[in-house]
Amino acid sequence: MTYETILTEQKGRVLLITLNRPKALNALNTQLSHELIDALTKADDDDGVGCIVITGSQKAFAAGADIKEMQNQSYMDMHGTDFFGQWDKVATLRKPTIAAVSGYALGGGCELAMMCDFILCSDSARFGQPEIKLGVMPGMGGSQRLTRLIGQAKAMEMCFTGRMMDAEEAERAGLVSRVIPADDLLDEALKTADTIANMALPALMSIRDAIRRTQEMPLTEGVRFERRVFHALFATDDQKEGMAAFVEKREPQFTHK
Ligand code: CO8
Repeated sequence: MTYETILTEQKGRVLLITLNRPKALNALNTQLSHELIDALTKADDDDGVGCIVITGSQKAFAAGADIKEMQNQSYMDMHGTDFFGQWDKVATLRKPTIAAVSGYALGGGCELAMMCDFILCSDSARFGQPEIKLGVMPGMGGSQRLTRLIGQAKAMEMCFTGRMMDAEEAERAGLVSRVIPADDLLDEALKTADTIANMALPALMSIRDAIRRTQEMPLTEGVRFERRVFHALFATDDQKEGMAAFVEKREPQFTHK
């Protein structure tokens, strides 16, 4: 598949995906959705990829779903085609995924960032769920993920008013893991992704699975699940290598098996 709305670049074991509809501030239309999900699915299946970074431009990570595309749709156009239902795939990827956000991350753009495992943002980032101003509501998981990440009070206020949250507030609220000067964001995101991508992949995938389950499981079940997966990691080559390297006082050479 040839991509027209995204750019992909492999850097070592990191796949960088850049949303690339600059004239529309990277608004998420059907073509971009198909292309992004295709690239993510392939990366998830590719043994040579250990971590994925999704980014946009300095001005916008993504300014939401494409309003011009949605404007004249009927209920059955949306419901009958399960419009944007394919985005669920992003949250079910198994490889670690980082959103590197500069500028606007609004509506579906904020929701896409929240589907990633964590968000690094620049000091220019602006997050918001402004759908209410269009007479609609978040439709790509925003009401659920934003509330889990920043709590009901802030999520309700943001979704009711459509106001934007700046980078400092987003970090304070727990929406992003770190704020980085705009010029350094991509380098720092790639450096972080490279560190992650060179860790033991079986352990990374298990950690991701366990942390994501905190949203779905009661504590006792989650703790039991974690212990089972911890036991299972003793069937991997990387566990043998990681522990041998520690004992032999050298750096581990993981094979991601
Ligand atoms: N959709 C389509 N086009 C857009 C969008 C968008 N979301 N955002 C910006 N654009 C376009 C503008 O129309 C404009 O195009 P043109 O030059 O042809 O007029 C171009 O991008 C530049 O935008 P502006 O001139 O508006 O730039 P400003 O710097 O003045 O403003 C803003 C930037 C504040 C980001 C402004 O563009 C804005 O408010 N955009 C809309 C933000 C928004 O409301 N987002 C939510 C969209 S709804 C949504 O995401 C729902 C997701 C769930 C769907 C799930 C379905 C199941």
